Amino acid sequence: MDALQQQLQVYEQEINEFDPADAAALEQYRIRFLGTKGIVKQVWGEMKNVPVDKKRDAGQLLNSFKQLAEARYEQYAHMLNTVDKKSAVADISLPGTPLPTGTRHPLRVTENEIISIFEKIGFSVATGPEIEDDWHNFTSLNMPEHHPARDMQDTFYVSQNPDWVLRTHTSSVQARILEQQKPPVRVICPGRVYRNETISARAHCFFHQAEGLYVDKDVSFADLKQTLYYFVTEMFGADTKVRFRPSYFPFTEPSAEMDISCTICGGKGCNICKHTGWVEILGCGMVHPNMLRNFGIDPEVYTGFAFGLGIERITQIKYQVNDLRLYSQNDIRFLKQFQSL
Ligand code: 2U9
Repeated sequence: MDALQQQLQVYEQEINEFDPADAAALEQYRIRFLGTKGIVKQVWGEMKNVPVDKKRDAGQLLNSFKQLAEARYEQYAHMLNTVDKKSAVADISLPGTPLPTGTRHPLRVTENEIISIFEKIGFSVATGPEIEDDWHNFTSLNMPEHHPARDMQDTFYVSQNPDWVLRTHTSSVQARILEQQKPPVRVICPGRVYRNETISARAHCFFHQAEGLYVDKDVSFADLKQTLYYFVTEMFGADTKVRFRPSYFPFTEPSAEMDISCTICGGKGCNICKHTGWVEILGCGMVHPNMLRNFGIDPEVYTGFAFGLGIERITQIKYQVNDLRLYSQNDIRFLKQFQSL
């Protein structure tokens, strides 16, 4: 299966780089790829060697390959036709050469959806720098000098300046907001964050977060629960159930993790939810009083809640993406599946 995939990639490169210099070259292309003994027929013949459990995936690969070879043939023929005609008399009534249109990246689709859900209940959007200083990424966020999260194992430091890091969360944007704005503050901060992880199906050295913060008088844990419940019902459907488990984050006290009923099996138990009926989707809590003090906000007057979620994780649950690497490989067969979104 891997060998077939690699072979198809080589052919795809040849197809994409083909130069339709003249009609004879195009005919050679047709014979080589689409002829009765051509490559498309030949690679379909490989199906008999693919194990039964891989046949479905192989079928999809081969189908996309065939569609690419045919679409490019049409496109090259059209280009040739247009060029030939140009040298005779230009026919400006002909339609233009169709260019394949791109699609929105699935992470952007999810990010946009998260933003529009929170915008409906009065949150505004804020962004900030990806290279952060120690104060905004750690110290102001209740992570003093010897906090384990600062370890080189977890964080990328910037060699030019020991005070700079690649931000490890978008909490630093919220810190910047609290420096500039007086409560009430209601903000959602999406963006890319970096962690020193070895790349695998389950981890990557960067990922995307959306964090939310609401600080005002009389903000309670009930507000937090209802806001996040509203979010998941909008995102995953009205019959989504939630549960909260106690947790720990340096930014919040009390802290919790929120699970939703498994969107695949409806809570009955399946591989996705590891037969528990629940999947973890975000962390949250009431903003720690120390943090409010760090930004000159009196915790006796103001309270707030905050939450953080991984956009990859939400996308994975919503669209059943089982390998984190797919998000950054730019494989058009993966990206095309999000065409309608
Ligand atoms: C300020 C005040 C409060 C940010 C928070 C979380 C909980 C959280 C992680 C979950 C998985 C992100 O994708 S993840 O790694 N985050 O659970 N984040 S509360 O709280 C803040 C931040 C800034 C000024």
